[in-house]
Amino acid sequence: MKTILSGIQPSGKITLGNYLGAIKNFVQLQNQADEDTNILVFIADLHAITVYQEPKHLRDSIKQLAAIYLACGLKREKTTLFIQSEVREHAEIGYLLQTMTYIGELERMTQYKDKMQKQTTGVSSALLTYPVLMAGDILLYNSDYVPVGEDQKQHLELSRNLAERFNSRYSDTFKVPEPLIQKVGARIMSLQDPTKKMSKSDPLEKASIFLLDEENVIRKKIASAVTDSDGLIKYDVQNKPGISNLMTIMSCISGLSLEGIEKVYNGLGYGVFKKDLADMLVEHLKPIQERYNEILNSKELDEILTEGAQKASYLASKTLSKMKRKMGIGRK
Ligand code: ATP
Ligand code: LTN
Repeated sequence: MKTILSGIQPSGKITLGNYLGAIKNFVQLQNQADEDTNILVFIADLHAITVYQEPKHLRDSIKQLAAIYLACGLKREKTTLFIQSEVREHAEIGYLLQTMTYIGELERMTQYKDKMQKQTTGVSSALLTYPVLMAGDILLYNSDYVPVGEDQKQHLELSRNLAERFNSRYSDTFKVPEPLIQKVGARIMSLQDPTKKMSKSDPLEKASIFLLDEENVIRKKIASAVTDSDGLIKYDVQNKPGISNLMTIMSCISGLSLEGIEKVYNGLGYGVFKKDLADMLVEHLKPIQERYNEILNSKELDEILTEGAQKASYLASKTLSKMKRKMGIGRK
């Protein structure tokens, strides 16, 4: 039995980066998986609150992310979909793993260093321990593979180290999880600053395409995406980060290779390319947006989340009991 697990934080509107770097990959893995593969996908609300979230807004974002997962193609028969905070074991394993994580390991995390600088009202200790909670998410289900975008690689490395540390300190318990990072699309960049990652929490709206953006908004954002002035459609991340990012997006959406795109648009300007890209995006996102609207307020969505939390809790509680027993805490 193989287990594939991943999650996304409901910390804002889902971006094209989240979709191309993560969700699209979850759906592909689900569709290729055999009967013997266990797939778990969750809404990482405990992670989202490592920075303050307005409660009403957070509750809406949780539901929206659940509907987006389903609208993008996750299926209840194949994937266990649940909300992290509805499975208590996540918080508990996070604490157990903190006892074997060194502060230095956490202080080195790039995401922590970036996010810490953006905080204006103090840095929560949970922002520092966030990667331990993430390791807990992964180890609770004894996951083999974790599909994520490039920015999560360092966190995955900690999960691997903690699995090995637990196994050697106590006894063989966890598999050492492997990240699954796509070749193209694992790092979609901001449309306004192509040297920076596209991110849900970027306050600049036009830096990101959101999955639920309306057609005219998508067109405007692509048209105003930053490029260079030489007008050549050539993939060169160092010298032409803007157009290279747009080419990456086109490649992920259309299935064309980067070289294929260079050939098709040889001699044509950025205007034609951007118009085609906007058309492709609108066409790709339309059915997702339609399904999203059908699912968002359906009874089925609630049922799926309840069923998912029950299944996940069952699996998680078994792992946690085993860990506690091995660590010598409690009575048995
Ligand atoms: P935040 O801005 O709140 O940190 P985020 O947009 O970075 O959020 P996460 O919830 O941290 O999103 O990420 C969810 C998943 O999407 C992860 O697997 C992450 O690697 C992936 N991901 C996020 N941004 C991008 C991006 N720009 N390109 C590719 N993958 C991404
Ligand atoms: N930290 C991840 C979200 C996340 C996750 C996980 C991903 C939380 N727990 C477990 C994979 C496996 C992020 O993208 N910010």
